[in-house]
Amino acid sequence: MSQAMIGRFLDVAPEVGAALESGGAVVALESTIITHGMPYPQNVATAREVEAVVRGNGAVPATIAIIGGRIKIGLTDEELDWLGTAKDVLKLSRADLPYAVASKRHGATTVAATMICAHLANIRVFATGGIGGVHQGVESTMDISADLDELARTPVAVVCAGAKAILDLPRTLEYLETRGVPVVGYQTDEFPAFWSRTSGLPIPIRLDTPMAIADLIHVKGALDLGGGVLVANPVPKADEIPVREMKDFIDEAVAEAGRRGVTGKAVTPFLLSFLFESTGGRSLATNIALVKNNAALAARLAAALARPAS
Ligand code: PSU
Ligand code: MN
Repeated sequence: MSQAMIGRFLDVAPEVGAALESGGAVVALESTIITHGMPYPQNVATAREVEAVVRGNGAVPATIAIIGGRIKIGLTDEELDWLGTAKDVLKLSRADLPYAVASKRHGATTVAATMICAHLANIRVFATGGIGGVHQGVESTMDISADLDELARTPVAVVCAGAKAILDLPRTLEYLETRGVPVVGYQTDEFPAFWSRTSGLPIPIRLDTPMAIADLIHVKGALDLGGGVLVANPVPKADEIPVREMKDFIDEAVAEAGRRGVTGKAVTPFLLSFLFESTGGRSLATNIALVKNNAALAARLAAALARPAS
């Protein structure tokens, strides 16, 4: 896209623009986790802490959201505060983005929409908590997050703690493989399950340093393979909730969503807030810890990518 085109829709924060121009390290951050993923005030506090972690690891943070139809690449403190309590904020994926921009609405970007906006701004690395995936019961609902197709088409590396264990993890991995998305485990042999470090599912590719992941991304680009890379970074051991402890809570949450007829975009936010209540806040503490852990790795990866290819 031309610079003029970008200026028509995007507002790039000065610090982010300067870093990008000088070839520096920038990490994109999503906003759905703020508006639909965590309760206030933990959402705003976490968003700020995550930005600080990115800085502390040598990169500039760019939290992405749509405000009044403008695609914001990097938010001011005031914008972040406002987003934390605003009520009329849409949850935007690829399908919703043009509507939010055209009708000048406010919107929080999911993993898919954040990847799109990051790519428009030339940002190559993005940190989140967990990606969306194939939902349990997909046979009848066909609910597959648009995050997965976005990973197949948009060249951004997404650092996450795996996919939320509320999903059908084996099918999520199958789908990513079908769509040609490299799934890289950082220092792990298993695909992590968000709150838990393990899932019992072997990781397709294991790499142990940010530089090794940067090399893979360089080669993927050079071979013109298109699409992104998923980097799965297990939650730190001290913060994890083991699978066996999480399983009953998850089954209960999924069953309750079914009983209440929760569908579509509302499913993931419902399950997250149900688990926050049923685990007495423990799921949120783990969620916050894993997002920060991902922000640190993403910053180191962005710094590794910013150096010339080896
Ligand atoms: N990870 C979190 N909390 C969240 C999400 C991810 O720790 O709230 C959000 C992301 O924005 C992701 C979205 O893209 O949930 C997936 O929603 P859906 O299943 O409707 O595609
Ligand atoms: Mn969905």
